[in-house]
Amino acid sequence: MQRARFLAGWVLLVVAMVALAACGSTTDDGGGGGGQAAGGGAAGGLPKLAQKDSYTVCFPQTEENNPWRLAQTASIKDEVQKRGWKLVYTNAAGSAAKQVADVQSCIAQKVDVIWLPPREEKPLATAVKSAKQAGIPVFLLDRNVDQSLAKAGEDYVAFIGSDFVEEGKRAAEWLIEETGGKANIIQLLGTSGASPANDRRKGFEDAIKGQSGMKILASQDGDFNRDKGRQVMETLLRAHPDVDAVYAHNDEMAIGAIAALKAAGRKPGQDVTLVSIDGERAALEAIVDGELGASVECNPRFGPKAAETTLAYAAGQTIPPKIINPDQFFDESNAKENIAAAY
Ligand code: GYE
Repeated sequence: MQRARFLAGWVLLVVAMVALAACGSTTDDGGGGGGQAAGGGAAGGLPKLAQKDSYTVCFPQTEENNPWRLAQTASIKDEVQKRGWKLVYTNAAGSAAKQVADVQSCIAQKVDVIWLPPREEKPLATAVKSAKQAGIPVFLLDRNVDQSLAKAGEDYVAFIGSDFVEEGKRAAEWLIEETGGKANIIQLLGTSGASPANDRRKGFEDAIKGQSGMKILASQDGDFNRDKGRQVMETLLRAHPDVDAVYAHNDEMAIGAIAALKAAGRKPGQDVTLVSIDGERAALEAIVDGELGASVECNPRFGPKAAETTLAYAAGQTIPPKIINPDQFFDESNAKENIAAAY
């Protein structure tokens, strides 16, 4: 009898401990990551990702109108194919609204994971939250969302990409050095509302602040696009004939600007110094031709990193909120030898 009561006591104790443990883990899950590192899909209430042999990955691309985007898409497609996973790929053709709808469609298709390059910071933040609510983990590739609207470790797992502020700073430092700290600059901005445009502007403008000889004559949106860059440069050139330097937020716009300068009888590389970002093949060729001064690399090959990080997350490893790609710098000293491997 005593023995039976003793046993019953143990059973009760064990039941109570199990219940307590369950409560504890519920609290952990719902505790809120607060932008901290996410691990195992549990931190911050992020959706978990099961360990499987094959995943269905959603990659809603922003647009496909430049070599950087094409190289990024190719890298994702190659990686997914190499691993025998499935890809749901869409092209938003330059529309943030279409990209939001593309994310919604991936949610409806119940994909396992979303690799999202958010075209603009604000509109895509909402789409990231919808995916979280539907239980689908999101990894942001190459561009970020507005940090006051959605956060790594809470709403999405992590951001994988370059440090855009640093890229702008490196472009500025090169230009200061090259011009001896005296330049009348036209700045060709990337897509309005896109994180690389905001950050590349900030990095550059902060870096030239202390330099009294570095003057920005005008800054205008060229949408990261070659032809828009050319048109904007054409207009700004008429308003500011005293320009002697161009800072373009990507190579495509710099190449557009070179065409506009030539059409106006100017000599890019001689009477106008140009610096840009990306490191695409056409830019390296323009450096070799002496028309573009330098290009800060922004690596578009995300496939391997995105897959590795996804697998690490599924395995319960701690994922840092920001995974920063190491980037090179191209100028006349190394452009030629890098052309063969460029996109
Ligand atoms: O520099 C540009 C592309 O988001 C970092 O987008 C990317 C930028 C890249 O269209 O060429």
